[in-house]
Amino acid sequence: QDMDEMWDSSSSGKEHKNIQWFKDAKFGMFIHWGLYSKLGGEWNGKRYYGSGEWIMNQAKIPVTEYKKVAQIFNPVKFNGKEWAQLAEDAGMKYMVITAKHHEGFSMFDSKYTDFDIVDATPYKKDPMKSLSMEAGKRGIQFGFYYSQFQDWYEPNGGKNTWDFKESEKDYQKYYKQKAIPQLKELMTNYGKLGIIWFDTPGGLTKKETEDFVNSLRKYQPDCLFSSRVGHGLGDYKDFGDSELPPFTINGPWESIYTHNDSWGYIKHDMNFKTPVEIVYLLANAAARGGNLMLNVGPDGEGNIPEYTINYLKEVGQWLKINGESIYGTTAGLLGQQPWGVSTSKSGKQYLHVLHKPMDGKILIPDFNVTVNKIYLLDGNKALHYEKKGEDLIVSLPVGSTQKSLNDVIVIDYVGQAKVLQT
Ligand code: H79
Repeated sequence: QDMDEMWDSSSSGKEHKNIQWFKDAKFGMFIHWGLYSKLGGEWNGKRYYGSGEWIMNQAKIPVTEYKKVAQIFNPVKFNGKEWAQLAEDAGMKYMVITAKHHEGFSMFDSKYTDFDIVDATPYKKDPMKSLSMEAGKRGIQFGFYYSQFQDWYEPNGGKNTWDFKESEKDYQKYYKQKAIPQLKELMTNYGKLGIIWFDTPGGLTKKETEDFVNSLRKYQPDCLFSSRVGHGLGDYKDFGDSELPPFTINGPWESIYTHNDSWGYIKHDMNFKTPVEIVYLLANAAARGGNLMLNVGPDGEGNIPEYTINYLKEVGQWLKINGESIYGTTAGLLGQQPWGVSTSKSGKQYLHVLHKPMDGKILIPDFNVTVNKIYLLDGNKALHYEKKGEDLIVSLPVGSTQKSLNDVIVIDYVGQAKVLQT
């Protein structure tokens, strides 16, 4: 994607002073929640697929019709405590929720529009108040997604071409009257924020984006901005939606993935990634030096899908035992191996065995170091190993099965190990 090319963390050289928590966190929860969650991928009896939060655009729903969805949006099952607790149980260290997506609806109490959850719905409450508090109580960094350019509700917002003429739009006016004041509200009304997650930039030159960013920095200098603020001005890099880079990337970065195939809730999408698949993504992200922020799509009542709850809790169980191989690690030294990937801490390689060889033997090529010990992270059980030339061969315990979540082998060593990837 073109936004990736605008970013080069190695050349900028300066990192945000508060970036370390993000680098160590590795696993975050993304939440897409808005009026589209109420529609659940269906409009006038027709089913839409792909991304539930795009339904207004996909069905070209006029603003006057879309507005009416707010009148039936009443998420009485929302429980900030339960959502934050799920993130904690899943082992997630940060949470980013949609304050306003492209549909233009504000999921928080805003003075700058009536099209928000307090003014326009029968629910009449601001769910972000309790969610931000409950996340904070659990030591989970809390952040907002904010669609800074696309706003399909506003005549001057980006990308609604079915109601409004592009040639008549005044983007400067939209930024001044809605995006900037709302971002100020988000940065001043919900305590300390970990992240503002901007998406799809537009309507501003590089200089204007700099001014935009600088004007917001003053409210919370410690708050990180995602790279999709545009023009290379974010504090860490995001790849494309559901994209994992195939090799190690230096500098702070994050991959974002859907849990099923949609960000916003879709009632007919059951294609949820299993705990095995989630741990696979998490291990691969960490092995390449980055984070995984996995999405949750609650429905219009405020319920998180059962699959998501159950699968995330299983991942959390795995992390309780194997978290040492994920949190606070840096990229692995071994690159992609037939059996999986690795992550690093000083004097340690954590081998994530994602595909168990039939003979249970893990080959580590070119690993010529002094080994102190090699053990399974689950239970600290010592493993048998042998050196063959420069290679190291570790034997998994007999009877460990392919079906279980990935086994982590720890190599505790002294010396300088070779980096096997570019
Ligand atoms: O919030 C999620 C997306 O809605 C947002 N970014 C993530 C985090 C996003 N904004 N723009 N895009 C994604 C790219 C647009 C993709 C599209 Fe489509 C392809 C729009 C129309 C075709 C995906 C598939 C959405 C509808 C169908």
